[in-house]
Amino acid sequence: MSRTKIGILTVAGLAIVAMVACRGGRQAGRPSASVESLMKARGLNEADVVAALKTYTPTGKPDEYYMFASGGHSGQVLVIGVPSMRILKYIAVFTPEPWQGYGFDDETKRILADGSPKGKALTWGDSHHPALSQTNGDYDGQFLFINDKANARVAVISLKDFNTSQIVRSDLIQQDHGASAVTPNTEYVIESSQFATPLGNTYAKLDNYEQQYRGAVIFWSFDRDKGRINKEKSFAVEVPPYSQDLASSGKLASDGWVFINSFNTEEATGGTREGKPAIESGASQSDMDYMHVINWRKAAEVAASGKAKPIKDLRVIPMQTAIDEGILYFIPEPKSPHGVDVTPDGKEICVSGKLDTHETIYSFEKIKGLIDAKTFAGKDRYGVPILPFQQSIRGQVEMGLGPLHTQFDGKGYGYTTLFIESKVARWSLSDLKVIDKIPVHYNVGHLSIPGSDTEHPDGKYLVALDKWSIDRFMPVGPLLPQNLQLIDITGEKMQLLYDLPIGLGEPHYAQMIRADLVKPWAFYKPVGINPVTHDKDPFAVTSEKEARMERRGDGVHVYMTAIRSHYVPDQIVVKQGDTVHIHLTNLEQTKDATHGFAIDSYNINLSLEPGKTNNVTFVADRPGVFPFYCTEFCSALHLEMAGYLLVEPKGGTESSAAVR
Ligand code: K7E
Ligand code: CUA
Repeated sequence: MSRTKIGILTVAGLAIVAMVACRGGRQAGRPSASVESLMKARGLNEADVVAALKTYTPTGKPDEYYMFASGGHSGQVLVIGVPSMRILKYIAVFTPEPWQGYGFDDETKRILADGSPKGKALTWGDSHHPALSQTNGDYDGQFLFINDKANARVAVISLKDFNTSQIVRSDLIQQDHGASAVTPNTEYVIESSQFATPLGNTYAKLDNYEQQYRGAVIFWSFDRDKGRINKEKSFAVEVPPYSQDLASSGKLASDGWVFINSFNTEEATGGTREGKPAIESGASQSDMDYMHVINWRKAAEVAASGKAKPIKDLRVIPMQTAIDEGILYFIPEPKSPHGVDVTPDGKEICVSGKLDTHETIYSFEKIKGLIDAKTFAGKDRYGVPILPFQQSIRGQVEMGLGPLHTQFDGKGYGYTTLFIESKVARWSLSDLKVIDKIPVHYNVGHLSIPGSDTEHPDGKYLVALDKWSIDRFMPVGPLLPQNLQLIDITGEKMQLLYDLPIGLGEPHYAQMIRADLVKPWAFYKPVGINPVTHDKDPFAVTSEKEARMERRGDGVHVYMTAIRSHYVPDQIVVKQGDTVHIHLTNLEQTKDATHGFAIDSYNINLSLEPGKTNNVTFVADRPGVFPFYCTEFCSALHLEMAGYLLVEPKGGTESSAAVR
């Protein structure tokens, strides 16, 4: 769009805002003839122009919020500016990503390897739920966590550089869904299994499901100073083989507790060829499943006291111990629930039953009273005490069809997605009544409001994460984009502002944070920072004078620098079979002066942001001449930023590993 058109549109919009503001006196704010003709030519109505004005963000102007959206099967995280809905970055997390050199240098290869099951390199992930770190129940802008449902991994992303710095995986469970959620001071990152398996993944027949299959809720201990999850300090709680689903941490009134919904308490495992019901119908027989109420503070004490038993690589509190110690309770919840969300004051827990038309609002005060008085309605088949349903709830909201997830705006309203209706409902927390519904397009799963899971939500925008987009965009064949829809929730009626197609994975959930709370580095400072440790890299060289090549016991070390527009050294000569370690430092201290480093046909591409040191190790197994070059258009002479790797055939006589 040209500058003049934007100008006209803006004038039109301002005029229309004025016009809308004083509906009675229309003549006061009529748009000019040129604006009217532009609107006519583009087929826009007033509402369209108002929506455009609320999202349009001129070049050079930053957004109000960061949104971190899961990238689903891509195994990445999308960073999106709100309200402009401009995509800013895909953070590589569970999947190699060439632009960021993720999975190509030694550091990020190690991160991916740490999160892989033994002997298996994973090349995809299914990222579901991002969770921002919290201090005293509010976002602190320091870290982001996200899970990989497919492979039971949890990642730590540093918001200093928007890079993945750690991936953890336990051999305890095979797969997760109830992750990630954090406790109010990010003491723990919570991950629970969805599909029950024998813990530690030993073999057991499905006939022995009840005896040998189990779920687990893992509490990953997070060391904020180190920015890392500490596996030794982490523990898990063994739970029945139900499908544990999402988790929500208590806060304020309910601090120290975590609430996890579950489905398939029927323990369906399929077996349609033997005449058993498919999992979908087998898991939908009962009218109630169980919300898991877990006292995590008590669990941490019990784990520290030595009552947890190691299974494979993690300490596990056995289910019986969790029952005896008052760690685990159940409350019935209707029916095949999905979302569980604690209100900002920590007093209530809202659960959506996928196959129920209600949202059930539990009162933590009542729950605590029942637990303290040991008023139980019975026990489940594993002996877990069940609290009476009616006495645990404050009430129910008649919501509509297919309620899934709820967010809060901090102004007394809850917002719940209705998957089957393809709508978002706004309802009042005080009288539990729906007061507005807005259609979304279509099949909405999660929704996101900034700070919804904190003590202080910031209810200005809502983003609906729609699974289907059917007729919203130009056709691109049978695989359609997902649709993120921005909704203004400041007015009496919710207003749809913008559609952002996501042509990648399935963004399940997103979290939004006020932009000024995130303070990322502009570049790595001083020169020679390791992107994972954020300390000086032991192999960094900080001037071209220090650049060199050395032959050592473990191979050839190349200490290399990059600056516009050359590498030093720019000729690397090694012998066939040599292990080559390239330690490459970008000497730049200028914003955006990123260089790349690719070696032809060796499957290597590094991203060297200013000041960063990257290490890459490879075996020069094929003789020949291999040009290397910079993959970022960094300067006018970018195409000249190149050099040669010469791999001398075995038996050759060239003197190698000398600085050229
Ligand atoms: Cu897509 Cu949270 Cu994994 Cu609901 S989940 S929709
Ligand atoms: Cu450095 Cu292009």
